[in-house]
Amino acid sequence: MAKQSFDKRIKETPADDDREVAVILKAVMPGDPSVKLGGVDPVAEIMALADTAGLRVVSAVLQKRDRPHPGTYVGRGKLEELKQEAERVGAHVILVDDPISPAQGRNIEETTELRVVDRSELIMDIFARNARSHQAKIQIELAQLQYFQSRLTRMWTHLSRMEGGEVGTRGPGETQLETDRRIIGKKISVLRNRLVQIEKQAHTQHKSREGSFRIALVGYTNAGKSTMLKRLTGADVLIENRLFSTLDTSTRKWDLDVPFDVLLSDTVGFIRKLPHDLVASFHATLMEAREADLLLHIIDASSLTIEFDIESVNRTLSRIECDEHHTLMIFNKLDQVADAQLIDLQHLLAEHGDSFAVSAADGTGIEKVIEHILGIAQLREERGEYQLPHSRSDLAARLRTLATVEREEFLDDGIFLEARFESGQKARWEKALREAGLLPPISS
Ligand SMILES: Nc1nc2c(ncn2[C@@H]2O[C@H](COP(=O)(O)OP(=O)(O)OP(=O)(O)O)[C@@H](O)[C@H]2O)c(=O)[nH]1
Ligand SMILES: [Mg+2]
Repeated sequence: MAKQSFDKRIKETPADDDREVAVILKAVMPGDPSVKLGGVDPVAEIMALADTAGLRVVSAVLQKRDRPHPGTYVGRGKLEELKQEAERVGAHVILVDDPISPAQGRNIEETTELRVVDRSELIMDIFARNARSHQAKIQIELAQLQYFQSRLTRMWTHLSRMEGGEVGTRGPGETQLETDRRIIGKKISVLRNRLVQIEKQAHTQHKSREGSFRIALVGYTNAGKSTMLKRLTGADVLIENRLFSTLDTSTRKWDLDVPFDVLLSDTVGFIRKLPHDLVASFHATLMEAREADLLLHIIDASSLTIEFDIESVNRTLSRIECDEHHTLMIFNKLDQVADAQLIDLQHLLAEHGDSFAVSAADGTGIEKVIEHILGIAQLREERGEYQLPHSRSDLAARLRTLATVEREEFLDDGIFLEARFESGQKARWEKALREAGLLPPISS
């Protein structure tokens, strides 16, 4: 974005705006969408993140580079320019649009004499602000502590190397670091234990959902996952034109015409360079996607960086072992797609099998998606567990003709069988059982 437009932002900001003023620092590298695509603002996304985090961005200092400078992230000269720009606009914070190393952070901090926040810290800050449930709060606290701990460890190695690392030369600073590490380590293990407890409870809940068909909404943040959940199930969920509005999984029953429950879950959104510690600590929340029978990958079709968005979601899905899941690609916000983008959208639809163009907001194209999902749900395998009296081995034989019996145990009081059915066969089998008086009749 041109410096001029930032100057305009400074002028237009009301005097009573008491948000912290930030200047963005960004090394624009070859993988960046703005390098590969024309018309993409290299700082649009970090500005949206900053806005969500309550910062007021008034300027940006960019440098084209092949890779970040290992010590200073950008070149020394650029850092001087950053210092002057930060002074000119009266900045409080330097916002770096990448995860940076402690050494890079320290050098930028020393040059500008300002607080430095990197992309990972900013994303985690937003998560911390938006966390509502007990679980989300613990997950984000754990992620922040782990991130902090990994940096502390690196800082510590750096310091001990600087001081020659001689045995027996422990200064008070080092002792303090060790104490910090011990306290943080302890806190991390307390939080981990609490999460394990919460996950155990969730596991019991998941067990009760066995037998139902589970669908999870996944996708880039702000793509319209929650809007889609509302459109399909009528659920009253939080929908906002902000990043990371949803941090907790919410699961709703979806009334589809199939003889089993269909559950639809909304999940946390993804973004480019999603911090590793966040993915790790949101393990339980992301479990919803891992255990789903079907994923709906919701894409903002009006995004200028659509292919990058898809790619980064796919990368995160593979990090959480969901890349092999049956997935429908749902290109959303069709009502907002500019005419010039329609051809690209056609190509993307042709390129991805099982893909749809919809508007979750006005309902366009939704019927087709529902029909398709219904088809998949009807085709799915069904499972069942039964106990038959020893006298009815004829029924056990019948079950073997209708299904694949995966487990069979002869107990004192009968035969236990676990079976996997093809579509429709379970209903037939249970009808036979009912006629034999071995299952309660369906109340009409
Ligand atoms: N024009 C238009 N806007 C939409 C559509 N679907 C969603 N939106 C808007 O996009 C914004 C984000 O929608 P959400 O449903 O909150 O998106 P999300 O994917 O759940 O986002 P996070 O939970 O923050 O990751 C909101 O302002 C929605 O009103 C659509 O089909 N058309
Ligand atoms: Mg949402």
